[in-house]
Amino acid sequence: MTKPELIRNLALVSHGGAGKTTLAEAMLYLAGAVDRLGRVDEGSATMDYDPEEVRRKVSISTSIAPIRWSDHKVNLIDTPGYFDFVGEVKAGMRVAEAVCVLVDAVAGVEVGTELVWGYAGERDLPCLVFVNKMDRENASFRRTLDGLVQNMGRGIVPLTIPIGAEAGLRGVVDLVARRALVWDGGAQPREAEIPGEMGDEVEAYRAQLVEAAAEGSDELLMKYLEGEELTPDEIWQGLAAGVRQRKVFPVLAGSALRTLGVGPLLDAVVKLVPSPVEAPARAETAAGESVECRADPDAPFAALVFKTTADPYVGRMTLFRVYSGKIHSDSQVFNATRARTERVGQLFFLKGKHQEPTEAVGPGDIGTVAKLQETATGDTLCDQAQPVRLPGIAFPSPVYAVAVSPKARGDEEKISASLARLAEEDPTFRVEKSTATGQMLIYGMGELHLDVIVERLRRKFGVEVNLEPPRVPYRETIRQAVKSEYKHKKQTGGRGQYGHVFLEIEPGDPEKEFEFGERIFGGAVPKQYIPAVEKGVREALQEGVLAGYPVTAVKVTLYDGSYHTVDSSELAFKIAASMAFKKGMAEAKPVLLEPIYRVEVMVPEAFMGDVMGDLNKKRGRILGMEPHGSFQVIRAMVPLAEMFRYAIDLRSITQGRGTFTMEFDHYEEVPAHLAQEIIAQAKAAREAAEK
Ligand SMILES: Nc1nc2c(ncn2[C@@H]2O[C@H](COP(=O)(O)OP(=O)(O)O)[C@@H](O)[C@H]2O)c(=O)[nH]1
Ligand SMILES: [Mg+2]
Repeated sequence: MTKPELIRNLALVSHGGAGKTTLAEAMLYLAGAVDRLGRVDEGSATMDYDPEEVRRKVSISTSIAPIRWSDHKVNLIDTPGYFDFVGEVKAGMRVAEAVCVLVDAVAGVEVGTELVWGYAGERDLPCLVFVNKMDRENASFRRTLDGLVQNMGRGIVPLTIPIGAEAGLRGVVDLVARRALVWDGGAQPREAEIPGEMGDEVEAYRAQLVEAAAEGSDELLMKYLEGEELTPDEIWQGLAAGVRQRKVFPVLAGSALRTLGVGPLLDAVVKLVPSPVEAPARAETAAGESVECRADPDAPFAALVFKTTADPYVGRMTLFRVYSGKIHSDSQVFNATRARTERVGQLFFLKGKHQEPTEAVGPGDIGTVAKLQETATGDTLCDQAQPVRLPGIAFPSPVYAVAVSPKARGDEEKISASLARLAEEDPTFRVEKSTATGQMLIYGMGELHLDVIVERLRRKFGVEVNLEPPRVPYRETIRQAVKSEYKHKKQTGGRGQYGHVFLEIEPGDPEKEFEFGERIFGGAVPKQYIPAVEKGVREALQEGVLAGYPVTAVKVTLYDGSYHTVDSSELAFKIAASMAFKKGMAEAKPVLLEPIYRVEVMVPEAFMGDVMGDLNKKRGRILGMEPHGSFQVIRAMVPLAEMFRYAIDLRSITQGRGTFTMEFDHYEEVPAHLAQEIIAQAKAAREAAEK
């Protein structure tokens, strides 16, 4: 077990493609954790091991790997950059004490950079910044730094600056030690003289850095203000304090692809990122009391499950972060979230996909266990004698849906079982069988996300599906009261059929699907047949006369009829009632209804006009708006029919900065011109099916 003081849990975050996985590979190689430098582009990365990641050359899920660096254990948490996998980013950040934000030195600050910066702010996490790809054409440290200062504000200070750039990138200057490090091709640098022409620049940046460090503590500030020189140790100490308070965000430069500048970054991680001991978690006891979970091996065990993977061959893998106490292989643990005891088999440390067995996982560390029965992502595992619950992970809810149908007949059950398994490992993915349309719907964060899910379904579970747009669960109702009569009479060889009803059909309570009543005098319809009449109407309600959608909000009263002593039967009355309803509904001004959703959109002020314009185009009714920090929240009622692709539309309007939620509110009449189209389509579909 590693002493918790010596552990650093660092999440690598950025806009997609800034080089997180490449940086993780460089760190693994440099620390001697792998013999060969893994490459994303060659599909040989330790951290991008999932077949989908290898094929697409982007990270889809969060990977973990520990490295040893100057007697410390650094758990690298490599997260995906694409918005579709934001759930993985949130999970990775939930268990880290700090993040390293990568910025592409060519592209500068991007939308994704701002998003992850915001998430780090929400969680109050210290941040280091790595300006990556300094070797690329058009890379500029200066420009990128200016962009960072402009967007992230105060506290952005360089800790290393590059020597040269683009093809001429040679190394970095370590501003604290005032030394140059030059890479001549290998992973290890050699120390060199600071190039003469960089002297002024180095002193200017160093002065800024020392000032930031001095602000870390009163003692240092005094010394600094009195004009005394701070020692390198004091500078680190001051910076560490500033980083923890999120007053200082040190910036380092380099090229992950060339392992250039990566060693100084790891040195900074070890020196500046708080250890689990310094960042104790809070948990809640069964009695609702808040307690501190100290990273102490002798404290009661408490760990958070932050990721679960499902695989039909390997089974379920549970990744957890220990906050206090320790856990041993071949033991038992209590899941406080589910109030269940779980048997724990062999414990592992993960390095990408490789599992390294361990006897125990101690406080502050990240471990894995296979085949837990009931434990899911977000659960707390703990000591049964002292159960506590750690705060879960705030996953965004899935907002984009498509319908799936089996490619091969008879695969339905396997598909729904496999999708349920996939939903277990991904809290931002949901499956639902729509009772209204009968479709199997899958919900995710975007097209890429669902694409990956469908691919996993094929590869892991061997089933293939077709994707279709979700159908809108339209309904039908009537606007006018009518009376309708129907006599069902059949005289065949033996016993005939006879049922005869008069129905009053009228618009009913909009909140209720159906109300049934009767006003029969003198036994015109005998009592025993009345339930059959109600049943007949109910059956007719399932398929309205307009387009075959369920009928809602109608009231039907049976007020007269006749019967035949021999030929009448329940069946005959059921048929008569059903026919009477259909006939009557056609004359009662039937209309089509559509579901209207209450939608809340949160966007930066600047996009408000565009978002409202788009909602108007989607037949939305704006209810109001209010400020929420630097964002605006727009509330609107929008027909579901217009909302299926909203996740994608909103992302493109706001460049990924907008988010939204929606929930069903009520049904409303479909505007006439659209209703005609829907009715015509339904008719065409019916005719096609009959052929
Ligand atoms: N030239 C150059 N390319 C890099 C560097 N770091 C990463 N890349 C490339 O950028 C692309 C995206 O890198 P990757 O590590 O997958 O980014 P991630 O999405 O942040 O994990 C890949 O083609 C990498 O080879 C770098 O320092 N220099
Ligand atoms: Mg990656």
